[in-house]
Amino acid sequence: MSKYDFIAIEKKWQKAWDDKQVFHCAPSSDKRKHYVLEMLPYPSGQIHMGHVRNYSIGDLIARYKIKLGYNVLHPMGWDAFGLPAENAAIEKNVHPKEWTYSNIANMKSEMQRLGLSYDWTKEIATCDPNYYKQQQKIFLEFLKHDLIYRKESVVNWDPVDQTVLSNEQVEDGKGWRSGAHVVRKKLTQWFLKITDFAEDLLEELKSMDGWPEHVRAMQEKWIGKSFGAKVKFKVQDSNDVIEIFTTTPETLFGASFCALSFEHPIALKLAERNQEIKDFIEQCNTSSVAEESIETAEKLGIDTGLRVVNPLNKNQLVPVYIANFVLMNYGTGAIFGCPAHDVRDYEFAQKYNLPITQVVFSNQDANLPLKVEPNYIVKNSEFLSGLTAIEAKKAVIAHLEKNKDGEKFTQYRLRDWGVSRQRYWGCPIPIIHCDHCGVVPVLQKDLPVVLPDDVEISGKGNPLDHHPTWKHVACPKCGKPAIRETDTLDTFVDSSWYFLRYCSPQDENIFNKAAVDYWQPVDNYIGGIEHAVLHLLYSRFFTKALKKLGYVKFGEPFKSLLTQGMVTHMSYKDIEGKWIPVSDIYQEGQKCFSKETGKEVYPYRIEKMSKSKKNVVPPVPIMNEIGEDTARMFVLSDSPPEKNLEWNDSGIEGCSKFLNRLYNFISDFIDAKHAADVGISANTQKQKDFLKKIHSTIKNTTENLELTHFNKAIACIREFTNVMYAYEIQDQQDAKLMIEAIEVVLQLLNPIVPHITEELWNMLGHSEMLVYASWPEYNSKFIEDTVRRITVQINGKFKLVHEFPLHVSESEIKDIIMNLEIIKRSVADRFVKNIIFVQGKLINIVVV
Ligand code: ANZ
Ligand code: ZN
Repeated sequence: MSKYDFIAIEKKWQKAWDDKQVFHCAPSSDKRKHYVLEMLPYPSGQIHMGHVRNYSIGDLIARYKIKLGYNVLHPMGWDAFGLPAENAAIEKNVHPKEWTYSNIANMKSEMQRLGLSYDWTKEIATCDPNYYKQQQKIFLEFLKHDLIYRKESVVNWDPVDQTVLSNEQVEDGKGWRSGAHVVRKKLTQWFLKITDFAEDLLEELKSMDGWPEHVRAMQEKWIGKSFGAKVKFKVQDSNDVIEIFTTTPETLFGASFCALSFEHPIALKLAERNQEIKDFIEQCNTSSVAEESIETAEKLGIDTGLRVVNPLNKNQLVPVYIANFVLMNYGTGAIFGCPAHDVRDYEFAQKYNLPITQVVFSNQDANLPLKVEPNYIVKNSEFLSGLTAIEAKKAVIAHLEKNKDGEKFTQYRLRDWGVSRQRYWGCPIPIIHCDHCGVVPVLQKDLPVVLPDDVEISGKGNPLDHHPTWKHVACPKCGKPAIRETDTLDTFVDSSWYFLRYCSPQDENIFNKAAVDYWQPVDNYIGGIEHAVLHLLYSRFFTKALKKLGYVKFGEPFKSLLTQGMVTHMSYKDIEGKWIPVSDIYQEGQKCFSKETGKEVYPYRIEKMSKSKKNVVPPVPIMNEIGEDTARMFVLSDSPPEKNLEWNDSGIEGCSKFLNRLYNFISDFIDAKHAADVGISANTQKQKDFLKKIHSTIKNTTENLELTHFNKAIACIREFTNVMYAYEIQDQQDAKLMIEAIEVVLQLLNPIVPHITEELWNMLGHSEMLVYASWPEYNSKFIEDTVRRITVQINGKFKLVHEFPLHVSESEIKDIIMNLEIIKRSVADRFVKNIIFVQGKLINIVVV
């Protein structure tokens, strides 16, 4: 039976840290700062293992940095706005606010059980008017400085529920709740000018070496810089010009058609007097606005009857189509099609019987379409023929620019960020619409624009819009009756600057400059890879925008980023293929059975814990069973943080045994009262080896922690404890070394398993808490070998091993060896032909 009572220990020390406000922090000019942050969670109600892993990593780093002497900011808060709260309102008839705050309370209590080193005085919830008041100020600042504008844009519209749907809420072209066919609808919406920063956002990625390479690559792809040209095609018998964007102007001699987006002004004009075109546009209008679905949908087009002139080949008339795959908000909303060198154009040309002319050739036979590579050769193209594609690209652009038929152009895939949401549970947009004055910002003194509590949430329409009184206000400019903006902000806005607000969560201003200057930027940011693009890109954009407006001094918010892997677990199915909850499984020998039915069930596969697969292990019951320290140790030790972690019983058992043994060993040692009031020194070889092991463990653990190889760091400590358990205490010096060993183990383990180590530290008689003790330093004197062992051979045959002090040179070693009695006897009167020194460790004496 173990004496290790984790429940009592964990409670006791959490209270002690809390009473002493150990993790409360404030800027301090004489201390270096370190800001550790985990991505703020959505308050769904319960924590899951992904959270446990995320927070255990952050907590380890924070506690480690505190021990290194840093002033550490480690805050926590809630990404509290968003659709699930509105869904809960519809399904469970509870107010979104009530639902959210009760979830926060519950999650917070679950989190606090983990003994995490948060400064709870910094807590924020994005749905708190104190928080979104500042966000509304930022909105107005951005508006004042032209970083926000309004524009008509298309949304997915559910005609039954009278509501806008996100791309994810459209399934098979139908609204997820109503099942109605979704249509495209134009709404005037607010956009943030993230594209102003496209080049900056791209350029700075290159030097962000604290970020994983693959995340940087994903952002680069998302920003999507394309070099090319805008080219003008004149419409035959008209003064109209169709301007297209292409990344491959060197293929212009292979043009076989042009295509307009169905939203292109020329297409819309044609539709006014052509029913067929009108019908086609209507048809396009019923498709989803999601780009991926446009990409995969069947390519459709209609000939407009218009003909345009190829600017490089004035004799060639090119037909103009309207096509469903041309996007209005990319390039110019119009393209020229070159079927020989583009998959989409090829498909289109085959369908509509358009010519396919190859103009670029690789040096091998290749099927069409052939994607252009820079070193391929251009042919059938007059003045371009014979050039490589890259040379031809330059030549064409020069030619077009000279003749005013086009110009070079760089296009980014990145679009401005539409932030309007026709939703209730979000930050109100602080704008008033007046018939006389137009768009009028809410006055600073009237902020925050607070969400009304008394709304009806039915899933139909926007509750703010339907509210009887809320939207009716006097215009701040002319005083006449006006209407509030009833849209709210995308919740990604809330999470784009929260890390700044943590520095001064109660400040009257957007932030307290001194606090932000001191704490920012975030030194360690930890979260899921699912946020690799949107959240991380938006936060980078906000930081750059706020820098431009003089609010912050730095351009990148997150110095280093750690993207943790998922927590997985075996899933099980019964013979019929039905998922069986992991809580219902018991094992007998090699087979698994259902507790409920007694029938055999089958392990299916190890996959991400998810409700649908019924393989979720909820953290709280587990913590009751095994303790928080065991859970923390397991999630940190079982695999590298970036990799997936399989939750499995044998690993947990291993951690549990380890902590129990540690507890028993140290408490037994204390009971045995080994008095050892002597200084640390090592006299015997056994003591020297032990001291060396203590110090090399400090060194290796520290190095692994610095590299975020947490699992390896833990393995180092575990390996050392085995040495420690085996060490025999024979004299006072041994006892002294054992105390040293135990204290080092507790210090190294403290950021990983803070409760048990705190308890044992206290049992050793320390009056100050371990959390305050500084990180142990190793002494390289103890680690270095003090002697050099040389193996001696004669003609390749082993003779002896001899020890030398470290500073002795090779020639001195040779002298000493040749003068050893045993060597002299072996060599006898043979002739020494050569003495070979191999890698400083071995000497071979060649005799004949
Ligand atoms: C002619 C051409 C020939 C093209 C060829 C490609 C290959 P990225 O690389 O993503 O920037 N394009 C231009 N505007 C478009 C729009 N609004 N909607 C759909 N497609 C559009 O893609 C640029 C290429 O995508 C452009 O180069 C254009 O087709 C097409 F052998 O021009 B290309
Ligand atoms: Zn007015």
